[in-house]
Amino acid sequence: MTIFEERFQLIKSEKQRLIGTPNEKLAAGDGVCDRYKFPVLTASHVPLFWEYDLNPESNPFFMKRFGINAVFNAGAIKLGKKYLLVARVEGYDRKSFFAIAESTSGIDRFEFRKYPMAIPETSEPDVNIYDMRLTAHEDGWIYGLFCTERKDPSAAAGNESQAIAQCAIVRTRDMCRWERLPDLKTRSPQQRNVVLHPEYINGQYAFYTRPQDSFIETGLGGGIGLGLAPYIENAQITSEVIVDPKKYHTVYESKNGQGPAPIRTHLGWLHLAHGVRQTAAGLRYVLYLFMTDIRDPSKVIYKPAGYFLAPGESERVGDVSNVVFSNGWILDDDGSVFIYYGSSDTRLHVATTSIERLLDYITHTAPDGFTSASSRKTLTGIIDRNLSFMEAAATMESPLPGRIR
Ligand code: M1P
Repeated sequence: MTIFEERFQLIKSEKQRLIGTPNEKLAAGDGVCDRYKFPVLTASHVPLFWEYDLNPESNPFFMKRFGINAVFNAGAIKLGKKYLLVARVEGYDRKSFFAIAESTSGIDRFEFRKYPMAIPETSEPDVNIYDMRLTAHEDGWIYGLFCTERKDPSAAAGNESQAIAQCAIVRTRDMCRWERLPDLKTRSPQQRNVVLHPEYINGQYAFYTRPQDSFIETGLGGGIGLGLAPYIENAQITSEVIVDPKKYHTVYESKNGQGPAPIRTHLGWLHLAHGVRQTAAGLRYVLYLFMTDIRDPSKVIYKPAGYFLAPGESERVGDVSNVVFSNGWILDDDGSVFIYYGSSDTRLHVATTSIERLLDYITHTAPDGFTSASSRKTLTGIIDRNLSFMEAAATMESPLPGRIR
């Protein structure tokens, strides 16, 4: 057997095993959502014919010709019976691009389409693109908003890191052909984590924004904003209100950002977001939930304290460690919710739950009181109620309290 044949067989069968392995729900989570044993997408999920030259004559060592470094942070949508992920795929060369992977279960067996997505460019070419949020808008289009990154022309000589992030917009009707629209214009020098609201507000397109003063730091602009634009074809926001600000000594102290487009529920708009705090070991990214008023999405009506999902076990380590980040979720017809989240800028996972569970969580978890004393008071209240309940249950004959006893 030649080196080519040996390596080809080995790598092909390993890939088939990886993609064909059914996922397994992990037991005993926190009751809010279920996590899974395996990531749904990794760098190893990309087709063999992306990374390797399959011709033994031109590639006798069966060597990678285009390495994929990571697959993470995916936008998500269900079309017909298929769960579609628009994944951020990053090559060894650090550039990200988008590729669609499809599955019929939503939790495993995701397979990439033959080619990555061809995203048309504006007159100012993108250097790097990432983190697409998909919104099926009531105007009939599916929009993809993503970050376009270009070198800052005002960077001092020798500074090869200073960049400008802005919100780019594409739209499609079939998840195959994409039309590029001009980038969103706002008053902020930088924008990342911009998401289109699925419905018009006051007859206008509504965008969740994240104004920021510099590429990494949000500075004075910090928080999830909301701004309206009369047109999408040349979208311009002239004023933003901060819906959910960053705040001292919370899990979103350094910065935060809207996750996917919010979900309409009978109680209000359900939002998933990421929060970032500073630690001695660097930044820590977690996910949290909040709800806004159905008629006025600038008004937060519920916001449980702390995080809803944090990096766990092997998720904690990767190219940018201690990060979970979500820009895609899917509400199924039966009320199930699939939350896709990247871990440590390396791989993509799923967590499943239901709208019923999320609404229970959001309405029954105490808000942050912003001090240790208020957290202790919340916990004491839970303990008091449970001890009284257990005491009462001990004197009752009902089988349920009996089991608690
Ligand atoms: O590296 C962690 C995340 O950093 C950025 O998010 P934010 O703008 O909130 O800091 C994004 O680049 C995201 O893709 C990445 O996962």
